[in-house]
Amino acid sequence: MKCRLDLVLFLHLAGQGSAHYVLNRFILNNAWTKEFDFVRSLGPLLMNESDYLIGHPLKPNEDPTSITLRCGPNGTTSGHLVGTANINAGDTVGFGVGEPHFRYGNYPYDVPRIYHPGPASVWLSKAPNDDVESYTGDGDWVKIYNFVTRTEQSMPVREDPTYAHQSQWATYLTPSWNFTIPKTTPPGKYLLRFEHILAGDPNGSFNEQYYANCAQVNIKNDGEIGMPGPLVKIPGIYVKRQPEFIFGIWNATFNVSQFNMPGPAPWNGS
Ligand SMILES: *[C@@H]1O[C@H](CO)[C@@H](O)[C@H](O)[C@H]1NC(C)=O
Ligand SMILES: *[C@@H]1O[C@H](CO)[C@@H](O)[C@H](O)[C@H]1NC(C)=O
Ligand SMILES: *[C@@H]1O[C@H](CO)[C@@H](O)[C@H](O)[C@H]1NC(C)=O
Ligand SMILES: *[C@@H]1O[C@H](CO)[C@@H](O)[C@H](O)[C@H]1NC(C)=O
Ligand SMILES: *[C@@H]1O[C@H](CO)[C@@H](O)[C@H](O)[C@H]1NC(C)=O
Ligand SMILES: *[C@@H]1O[C@H](CO)[C@@H](O)[C@H](O)[C@H]1NC(C)=O
Ligand SMILES: [Cu+2]
Repeated sequence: MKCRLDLVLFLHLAGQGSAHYVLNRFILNNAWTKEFDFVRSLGPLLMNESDYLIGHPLKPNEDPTSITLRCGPNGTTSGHLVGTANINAGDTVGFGVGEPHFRYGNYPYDVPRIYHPGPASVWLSKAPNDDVESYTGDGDWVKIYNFVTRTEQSMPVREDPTYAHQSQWATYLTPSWNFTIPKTTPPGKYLLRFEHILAGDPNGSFNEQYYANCAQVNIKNDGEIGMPGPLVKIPGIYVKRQPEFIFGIWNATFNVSQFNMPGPAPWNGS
């Protein structure tokens, strides 16, 4: 991260906000949809990067006990503003980073990216009575993926030694991330949640940051049906300064392979 220190201090003082970057473009049928076509819209979310500096933020959520952890700021109530994507269990879908975003200069800037190192995860929550637009996500959630160490989707390892070790994280600097909906997911309408976390600094100079966005999906499945679990509530999966999320992101000897993702184990589709 290395938000400049003046910005970091500013962020601690600022009011409610969202995030430095927003995973608001759902990837459907191998194509990027537009911002907030299927991802729950957020508020307040200003369209001007400079607004970050004058108090209206792409301000990250630092409180994993707040409702903002669920679907981003005001993302629990904006379901009627977006569409619901029709997909099949077993389909590959994804989330892409869209506008607005706060530019950050530790990489050659071209497109919006997940520019913080840290773990990502993907979650599902079935809407009662198939009414996903009204659903606030206060029901049960199942995790379907952790993405921690590098995969074939990861960006090339950065050559610059200052940042090379941050490339050990799967999603570091990727503009998007794709995954497969388990083939045995029970049919119905769901919130599909993507979460990404920036670690807090051990010396307290900044807290961990929780990025979360929810797409609305209608999952069809005429085949085998599994039993998703374990089931949890969100918030409720992490505490403030969650110990696993407090390590030095500039510590080149920190071994991402030894990172233990807190929260429930992902459902394996059985
Ligand atoms: C995810 O899928 C989209 C659509 O096929 C593609 O444009 C994008 O590059 C993929 N993302 C990654 C990280 O591979
Ligand atoms: C977001 O929710 C807060 C708290 O309910 C409310 O005060 C604020 O007006 C909402 N903002 C938008 C843009 O809806
Ligand atoms: C963004 O804000 C700056 C400074 O207030 C202003 O000059 C610029 O026109 C704004 N851009 C947009 C797209 O609103
Ligand atoms: C905390 O550590 C970071 C590097 O991880 C360093 O840049 C910063 O100056 C330190 N801050 C304090 C208050 O010690
Ligand atoms: C860096 O990470 C290593 C491995 O986790 C740890 O032993 C060491 O204490 C860390 N150094 C600092 C300055 O936090
Ligand atoms: C990191 O941890 C993994 C798994 O424990 C181990 O195989 C690997 O050698 C470690 N890498 C370094 C650089 O220590
Ligand atoms: Cu940041």
